[in-house]
Amino acid sequence: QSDATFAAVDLGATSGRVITGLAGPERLTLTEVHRFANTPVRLPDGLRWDVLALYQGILDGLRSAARSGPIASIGIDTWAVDYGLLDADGALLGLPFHYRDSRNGRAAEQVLAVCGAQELYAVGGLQHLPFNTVFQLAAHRTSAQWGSARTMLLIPDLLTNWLTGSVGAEITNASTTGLFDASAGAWSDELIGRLGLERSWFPPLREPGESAGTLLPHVAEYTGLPAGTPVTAVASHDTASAVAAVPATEPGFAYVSCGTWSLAGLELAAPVLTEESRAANFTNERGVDGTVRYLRNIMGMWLLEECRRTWGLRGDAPGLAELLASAARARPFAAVIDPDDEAFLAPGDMPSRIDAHLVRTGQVPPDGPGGYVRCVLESLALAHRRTLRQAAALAGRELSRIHLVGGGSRNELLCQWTADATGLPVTAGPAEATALGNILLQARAHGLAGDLVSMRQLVARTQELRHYTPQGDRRAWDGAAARLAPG
Ligand code: LFR
Repeated sequence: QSDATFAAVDLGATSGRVITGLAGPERLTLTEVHRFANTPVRLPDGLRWDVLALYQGILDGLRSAARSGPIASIGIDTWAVDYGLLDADGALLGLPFHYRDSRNGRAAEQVLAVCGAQELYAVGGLQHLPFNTVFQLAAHRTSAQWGSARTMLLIPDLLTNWLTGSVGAEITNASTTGLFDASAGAWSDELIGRLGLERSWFPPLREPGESAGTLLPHVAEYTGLPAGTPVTAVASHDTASAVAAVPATEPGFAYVSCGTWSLAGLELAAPVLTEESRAANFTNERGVDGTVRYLRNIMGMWLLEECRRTWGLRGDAPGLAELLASAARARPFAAVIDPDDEAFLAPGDMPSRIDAHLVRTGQVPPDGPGGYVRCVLESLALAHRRTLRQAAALAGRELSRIHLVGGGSRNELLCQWTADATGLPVTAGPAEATALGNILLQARAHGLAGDLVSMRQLVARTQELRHYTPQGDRRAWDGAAARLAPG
């Protein structure tokens, strides 16, 4: 078969994009055809995703894609855990909450009182994050909408439903809900029942590559795409798409999918559900072809982006290149933070929260933007090191190379410092791993790509990658790591 063009809808925390990908046995090229803002809106009862604006952005993007030539299929990926509830008519009940909304703390306690953390982990294998879907649902319970709800759809499934009318739950994303059985690879009837949720709310699972229907007539008309254009379930969790496109050419690689979050870990054949793994808060999310994404969330470039947003609000903020240059000049290891501090999760003044963290840990806050950026990037490199070493120990594996993919792979300081801190070679790129993974899963559904190994080889052959070898004195990194975890 010859090459074909697919459309990837990729929604991130701050922007959404429609990207076309030309894919075939020897070809993989992306073109961004439309980009739109993703601006969460604070309503009186909390922080919401503006899903209508996102949907409109998708429609406009698909219209641009249609003008560029024939589109063989469409696939959608977004961040995980967030959802909409549909009523008996299939209508959306209220705008979905943003996972950075602060309503979930108490709800988590309520859930854990019914179903202990150990039991939740033994079944779901999910890291504890205050915003896991299971906790959000508990917070939602007391709302008037609750009684009218009949179906829960995660964001990509909701958007797919609006494009095609079909109802399904894509499995990689379903695995981030806390209501999924990591060993069985299915919704956990047990947890759903124990927590008093309705089993009928959770639609049949779809594997990446399965059909998710064809465009509704009014969507085809608006976008100019042919009426029969298929929507393909891809790895709809953006991190799962990114991991599928890690350009590893040897087994046993470690990865960091580096964007708003740093998702650092390994790909395994089976979940690790031990008590040690739970205590270290590692997650067993589902990957493509039944693989397990054994990883941990690290607060990621959010720390830097939220600093920049804060400085931007104050005016005359330096540009990114300038900031990175001044970080490179700033004094090494002057201040290190633990990015896992939950105080960093919500939107708001990040430099002040970093100050508070530093004062609390007996350190001196930086005296300018370059110092903050250095602090954030060194701290992320240290978190990458700690997390990957822990993952390897818990899974009984050796680390030999780190693949750093996603937007953060463009940040040369972060790549070099990750290599320096770990003492391991780092392969950086592709920055567009998520969109590539989305396109590859569609290409495979159309007979144009093979198994994970050959998809990864295709990425390695066609995308530009950079290589970093460890430099400098590792003892300085050991010393900084010891400051974060004394003893
Ligand atoms: C990354 C990501 C992470 C998930 C977080 C919240 O974009 O999908 O994997 O933990 O967003 O959904």
